[in-house]
Amino acid sequence: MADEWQELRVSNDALDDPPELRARMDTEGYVFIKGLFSPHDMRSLRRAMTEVLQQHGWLQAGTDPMDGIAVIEAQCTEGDVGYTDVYHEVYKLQEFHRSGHWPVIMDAMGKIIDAPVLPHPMKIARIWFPQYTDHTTPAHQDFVHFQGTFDTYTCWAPVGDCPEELGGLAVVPGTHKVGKVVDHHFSLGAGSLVVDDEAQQGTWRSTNYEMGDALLFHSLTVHKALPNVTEDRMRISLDNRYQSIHEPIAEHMLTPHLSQDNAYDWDDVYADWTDDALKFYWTGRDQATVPRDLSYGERGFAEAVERAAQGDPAARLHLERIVRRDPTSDNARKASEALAAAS
Ligand SMILES: O=C(O)CCC(=O)C(=O)O
Ligand SMILES: [Fe+2]
Repeated sequence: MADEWQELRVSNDALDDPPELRARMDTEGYVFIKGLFSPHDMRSLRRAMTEVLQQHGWLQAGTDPMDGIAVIEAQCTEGDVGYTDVYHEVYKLQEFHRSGHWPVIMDAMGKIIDAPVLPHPMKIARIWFPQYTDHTTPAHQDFVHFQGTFDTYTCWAPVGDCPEELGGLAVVPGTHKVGKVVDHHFSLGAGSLVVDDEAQQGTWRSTNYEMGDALLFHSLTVHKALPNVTEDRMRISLDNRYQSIHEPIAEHMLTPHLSQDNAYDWDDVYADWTDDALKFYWTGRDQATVPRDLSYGERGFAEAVERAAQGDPAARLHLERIVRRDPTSDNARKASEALAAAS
């Protein structure tokens, strides 16, 4: 199915006009800035990230890692132990974490949030294999995953040019106006949750992203990724989140990404760092926290169990992954039972 979309509205003209920037975020639920990041800085981040990927066999040996030519046989995604092992090597890069604090994004977020900004400690990169489109990020609202306060904003940015076929991000303007979390259901793809069709009503907007571009959006704005339909190119992107220091942050956002699955903590991340100021920067303040609400994920899991028992292939794949990840977990036991019931 071809993904239909129209061009994102470019808001560079409002970058020096905070009330206008906020007004656009308020009406459309997103702000798109072309060339927000320095292509030079992004390029050196891409070099560092792709070198790690090549060392770990995800990019073809003997090619320039900057070209991002994937080893198809290495295909994997979030939820696979093998994905997380390599991802966590990338996650150790100091420059990757620093990119979430680059002054240009802190300034832009400061104008939108209109308060001192807390960049979430949980930085996120997505490393999306080609020809693996069943695992494309489905339409969702970020709040179900990141929580804390609705007034949280994501910055999605490709680490390299990201034309349509590489699978950049798409949003439906105005969907944040519902002012609440809408129902999410089980799906394959990052987060494993998708909104109903009616929550996606409107025109999808995306673009042929260039390195340096940044898409900023509200935690309730419905968005998804376009599929990576290239023959062999890896899509690499950042999605980091920002909120006011005066609002509560969910506790899990203070941990490294995907550290629920593989034993991994900040000391592992910081092993080779030279900049102490970037470590544990959120501590020693009066930052309010709230516990993670597990109910969204639990509902999605229960649905996957139900569908797997009816033979649904996507749900079975999801449950098989959970069993492989940790066969001794409670969910793995339920997953095994559902898989056995249908076989
Ligand atoms: O890059 C992706 O595929 C997912 C990104 C996303 O959902 C986000 O930035 O919130
Ligand atoms: Fe998202």
